[in-house]
Amino acid sequence: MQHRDDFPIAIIGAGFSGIGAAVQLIKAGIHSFTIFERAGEIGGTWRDNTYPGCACDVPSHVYSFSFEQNPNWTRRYATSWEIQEYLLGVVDKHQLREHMKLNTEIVEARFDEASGTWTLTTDDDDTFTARVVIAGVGGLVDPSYPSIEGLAGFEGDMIHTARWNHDVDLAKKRVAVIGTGASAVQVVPSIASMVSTLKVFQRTPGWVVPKADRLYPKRLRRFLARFPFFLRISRFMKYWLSELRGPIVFLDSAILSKIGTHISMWNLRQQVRDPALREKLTPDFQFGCKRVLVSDDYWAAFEQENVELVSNPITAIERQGIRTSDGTLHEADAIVLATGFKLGLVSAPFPVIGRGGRALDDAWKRGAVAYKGMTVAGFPNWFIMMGPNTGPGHTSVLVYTEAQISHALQAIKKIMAENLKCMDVRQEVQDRYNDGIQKRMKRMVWSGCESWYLSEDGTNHSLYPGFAAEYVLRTRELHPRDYEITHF
Ligand code: N01
Repeated sequence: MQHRDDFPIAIIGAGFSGIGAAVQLIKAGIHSFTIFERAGEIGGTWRDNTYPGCACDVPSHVYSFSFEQNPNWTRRYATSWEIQEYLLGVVDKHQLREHMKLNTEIVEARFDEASGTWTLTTDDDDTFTARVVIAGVGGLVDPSYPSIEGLAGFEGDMIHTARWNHDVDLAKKRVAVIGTGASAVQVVPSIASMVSTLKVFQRTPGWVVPKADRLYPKRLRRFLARFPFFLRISRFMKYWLSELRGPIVFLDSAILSKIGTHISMWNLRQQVRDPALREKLTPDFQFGCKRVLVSDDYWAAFEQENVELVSNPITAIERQGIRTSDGTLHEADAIVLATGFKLGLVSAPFPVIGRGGRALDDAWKRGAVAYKGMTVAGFPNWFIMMGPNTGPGHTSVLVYTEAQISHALQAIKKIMAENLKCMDVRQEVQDRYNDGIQKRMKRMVWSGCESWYLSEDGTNHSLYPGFAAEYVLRTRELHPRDYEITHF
């Protein structure tokens, strides 16, 4: 395809989605795109999450692009900095920096029906006109701060895992960690032996399965670099293993959940000797209902003498520490908030105004929905990455992201080749798709407990109810009949 300066494409966000989309555009011979990134560097979640122990809980051979496989991962589950290095390498290899506007936040997007273009406004009040927008703004980006009375009055250091403050030295300090989710299970064992005391405040215990992390020796890495076929085999096997195990994590099945519970309870017995402590750490909800946690050393950390599990509810944070419902004041020099993220899909990332002046927030007032998680009726030529109901609970999110990139690319090629003004998904097609998704949700495990997966009304607009392979198949082909197509 020819270089077309008259076909500007905007990519919003330079995380995995935006970078992957940019690489695939270049591979398709399309260079007329600009990547807007509000931060000063690329990387999204892997740039921002730098807390001690931060790593991916999906094996790196699968948690990397299929079109940029990496034989050099130093361990089975790469650390956040290694993933960030990988992304920086992909950016350099494809010379994406020349397409990038860093420190540029998009604050509004508005569609113009007459010209079939989107006008993006930046925080500097600049505007940029695009024929197509790929929105890769991420789903779990901004930290969620708990609403606990007195939080702002704490006199020690307070750090959120998603925005770690490396200037604070926790060595020999009395540290309190609030939260026991995926971030906490990584940070707790990483800081346990350096602090003087560590109190972990648990509201809900989670199911933890073994990680079996290991280093990849140099010899193996050299072998994989020399024979990439074996790297592809490793990826293939890890992917299909996660798919095979998937139903244990996502189906509402007593028998399958029992398998998950059994593995997790075995893990607990291996790591914790004290039956009373085990009891406190044992969840009372169905396996898979909240995100399953992956760790070899989180539970074992509570065996250390300086580590204590506090399961009495927090009533307030005071100047000196954390007060719990039994009246105890747990004094602390520093509090680590491992309390997660604001779910991006609750609303549009910024005002997005589509056809007829309708805001995306209005279209999503009863929850975020999109056709195949990517296109929303009334918002033509707008492709969402990691959109509604495209998150996995059991495998690499990048499998879904790559499917979305390839789908958007097909649409872009069609728009360019046929010089279309716009492609807008038909409302009835979108509705039918989402009715199907919500019907299938009834057979999934996620409605039985509280988690970030669910909206306030209990509906799941986050996860895909099924196998990744099925999502890939469903999105593989663009069906023009699903779209209302307008010509110039
Ligand atoms: O956040 P979370 P996270 N008082 O929301 C507790 C991804 N991720 O950052 O369970 C007391 O899971 C809250 O308690 P409860 C992954 O998708 C991926 O750990 O609500 N406690 C919970 O224990 C993951 O699912 C990796 O009762 C309070 C914790 O804080 C997502 O990010 C690594 C509280 C929050 O857990 C979020 O994980 C890390 C309060 N007021 C994260 N408010 C990978 O490896 C909240 N909590 C890929």
